[in-house]
Amino acid sequence: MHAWPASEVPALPGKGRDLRIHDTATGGRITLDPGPVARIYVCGITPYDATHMGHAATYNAFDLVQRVWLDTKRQVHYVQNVTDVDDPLLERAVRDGEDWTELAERETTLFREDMTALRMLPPKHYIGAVEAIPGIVPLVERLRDAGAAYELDGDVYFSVESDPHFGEVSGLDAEAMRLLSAERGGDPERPGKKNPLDPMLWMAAREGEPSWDGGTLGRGRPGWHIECVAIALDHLGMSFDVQGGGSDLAFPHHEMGASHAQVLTGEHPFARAYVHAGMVALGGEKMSKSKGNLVFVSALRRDDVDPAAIRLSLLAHHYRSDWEWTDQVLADAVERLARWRAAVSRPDGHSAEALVEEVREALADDLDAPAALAAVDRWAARQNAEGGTDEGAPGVVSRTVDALLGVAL
Ligand code: 5CA
Ligand code: ZN
Repeated sequence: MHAWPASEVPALPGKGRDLRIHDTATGGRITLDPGPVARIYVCGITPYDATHMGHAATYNAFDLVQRVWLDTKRQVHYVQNVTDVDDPLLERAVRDGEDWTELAERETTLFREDMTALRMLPPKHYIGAVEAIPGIVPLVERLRDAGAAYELDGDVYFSVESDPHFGEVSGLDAEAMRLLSAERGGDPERPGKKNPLDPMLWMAAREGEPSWDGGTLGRGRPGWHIECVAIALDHLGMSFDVQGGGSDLAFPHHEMGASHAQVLTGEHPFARAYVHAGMVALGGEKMSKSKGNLVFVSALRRDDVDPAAIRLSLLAHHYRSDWEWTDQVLADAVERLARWRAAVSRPDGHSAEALVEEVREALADDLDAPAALAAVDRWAARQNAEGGTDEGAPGVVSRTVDALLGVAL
């Protein structure tokens, strides 16, 4: 699949800083030490509805990771998937009497437009589940042949007990895993499974549903976790720097993916850091396509909300916190954008040297975007009150805000 166009990332004076980030697996902050090419996999959308503020907040977090790396003069190898065949997508298509491929294509196109408007840097490889199937089948066959997977009425399950590291990503106990598995696409109640948590790798063809040639597996379609594993191993290999997603992906999705990959390769870990963004809520509940309590990026854009203000709404919250979307959040961002724009539109200003370092330090410190915004606020307040004599300062601030926060002033 094609991704979306990249916005320019201006180079900044001075030196970028190495990212210290919270890793779910160790439960603490680690300093990432990527090579000259940093590798990141971010789980993409299931395209059955438009991009909402929760998605946008999660992608914003991983966009910041890339911007911090780019500022250290590293290249970034970024991979993202699109879960363009899965139960919720097929169910929505049936509900609306629409062809599932058309639904997936339309929503993926809208997602690309939203990401472009928000200045999210595109992945180098943007891969759909359907196009990944030829790579998924041999992985499932290998797991089965190694005794790490078994068949149940034609479906193939992964045996979580085959991975000695199983459980280390989320650190949850068995009961918590069981509850989350039932909530998030698993089937712990299905009789005949070796372990209730075992996730499906390959689902045998069902009447009225799409299916693909699965070689010795028979016709069917892939499970969810193996999709991301196949794409990540193909484009990044093992032990890439960051796997990212919202906190609802820590278990089962990232836990299972890590196990699949570790058993397949005999290596550990799948990702050096598992990074999870908090959940955005609306009306007191997690914003979710299945609940329908949504604020869409595209709807705000249609209402002529400046995408830079949408982005500032996201940046005003620390990526790890759960927060609530309200009209006030957006109103504050619109007002902040106006203050910043007024400040940089003056012909000169007071020095921005310290500001560049403050923004860098804030982001390197577990992506503390609110602290970065506060630093720019202080500069803008002083600039709007007093001005200054440094001719280059407004330009330096614009480029800093653009390069590190993705906000075009
Ligand atoms: N296709 C899979 C990942 S392989 C998937 O989870 N798709 S999704 O469309 O449901 O979610 C896309 C991303 O948005 C995931 O990282 C998910 O954790 C995140 N996300 C979903 N809802 C919210 C929310 N309310 N707040 C923050 N992030 C969210
Ligand atoms: Zn994924």
